Formats: sequence, structure tokens, C-alpha cells
Amino acid sequence: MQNPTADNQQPTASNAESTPAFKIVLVGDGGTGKTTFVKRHLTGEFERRYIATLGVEVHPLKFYTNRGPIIFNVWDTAGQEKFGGLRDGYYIQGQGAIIMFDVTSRITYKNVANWHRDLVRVCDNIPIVLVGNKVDVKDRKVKAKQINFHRKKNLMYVDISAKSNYNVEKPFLWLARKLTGDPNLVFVEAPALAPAEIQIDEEYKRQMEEELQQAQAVPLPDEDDEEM
Ligand SMILES: Nc1nc2c(ncn2[C@@H]2O[C@H](COP(=O)(O)OP(=O)(O)OP(=O)(O)O)[C@@H](O)[C@H]2O)c(=O)[nH]1
Ligand SMILES: [Mg+2]
Repeated sequence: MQNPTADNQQPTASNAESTPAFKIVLVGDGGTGKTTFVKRHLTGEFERRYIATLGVEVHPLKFYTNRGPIIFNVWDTAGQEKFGGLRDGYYIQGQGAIIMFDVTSRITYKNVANWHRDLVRVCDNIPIVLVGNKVDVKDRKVKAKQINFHRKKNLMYVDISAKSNYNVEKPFLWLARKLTGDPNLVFVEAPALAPAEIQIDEEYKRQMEEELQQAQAVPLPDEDDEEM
């Protein structure tokens, strides 16, 4: 029997609509760089919607993978209490999350536990990436060996610099692998990024990666020591 649509290879509206889309919640203290991070990703689908009353901006980011395109609807929430709006109301039906802190500010790392607690109250058992931003700043206050929260809670951890585009695709790649259930998924096109303001030199990158690797190899301290 002939398939009447077999020779119609044109993309259709329904094809476009069938692109899998996932809601990703982005949280963390005010000023850690969440909005900067989202704005690094400029895609064809980048259409910005600002819902001032709700205290959140939703950005659809499209990524091209070996399994086809996927869309992450990133809910960039306000970190500052007074602009929080619905706060954990935004987490409802989140399918993945990114918790951001600023490696130049210890308090933002301490607060990660609170963001995590509030998040998992609403979204039980979703993939979560912990992201330490601003690693381009040489005077780093939260060092690799002090970052243990993700190991206790089974999160992924990534060092990034939104300012220099360092590792900015990695949190999304990890989430894409988790959400599709395909650990071998790869991005087939480099995500379109806004130009970096600054460059991190290769030696410094290598050094950070080594420190992170070493820190992950150290056994976790026995006591539940959240102090830094
Ligand atoms: N050095 C450095 N500065 C950064 C980086 N990313 C963001 N910033 C700066 O950090 C400041 C805060 O960035 P935002 O992206 O507005 O922070 P936010 O997390 O969205 O803050 P709220 O919306 O209040 O929750 C800005 O001045 C950014 O330029 C980075 O990777 N390196
Ligand atoms: Mg913001």
C-alpha cells in the first residue's frame, strides 16, 4: 500500500511542533549570573518573554542533537527575595533544573542548600545541575575542593564562566542526556553563542579542570558539614 505522505518531505507545522521541549528551572542567589548565562545562548528560537508580575523570564533555547532538535524552555527566576514573585510556584512541572552560585561569593554557595531544598519539594527526582559561575575571576573564593554539595545529593557539577562562554553548553548537554535517557547524546552543532567579553587562558582552564578532578576523587567528609 502506498503511503500518501511518503514523498512529501517538506517540514510541516506539526513536525515543528513535535520537537521535544522540556521545562528547565534556573535558580540561585541574585547576581550569580543566571540571566547572563541564558543570554549567552542565542538561537533561532530566541524569543524573549518577560512576565514581570511573575518575576520570571522564559527563554526557549534550541539545541541540535544527534537525535534531532530539542528545546529547553528555561525559566530564569529572580534570585532576589524582593523580586521573587511566585518563587517555588515557578518550579511546578519543572523537568530539569540548574542551581547557580557565584564562585567569588561564599554566601551564594551556602545558599545552594536552600535553593535545592525548595526545588525538590516541588520537583521530586528531576535531573539537577549545580553550576559555579564566574570562574574567569582569578580571586576565586569557592574552590573546587570546597564544592561537595552535588556529591551528597547526586547532582552534576560544572564550573562555568558566562562572561567568557567557558562550559556554557555543558549543563544543557548533561540535562539533555538525562531527559532523553541517552547517555551518548551529543550536540551536532555548536550552540550559537553571543561573543565572549573575555577569554580564559588555556593554562588556567587546564589548572581548574585538574583541581576539580582531584577534588572529586577525595572521599566525602563523614559529618554533614555544610560550613565553609
Ligand atoms: N566576571 C563575571 N561576571 C559575570 C559572569 N556572569 C555574570 N556576571 C555578572 O554578574 C552580574 C549579575 O548577573 P545577572 O545575570 O544579572 O545575575 P542574576 O543571577 O540573573 O541575578 P537576579 O536576576 O537578581 O537573580 C552582572 O553584572 C554580570 O555581568 C561571569 O561569568 N563572570
Ligand atoms: Mg536575572
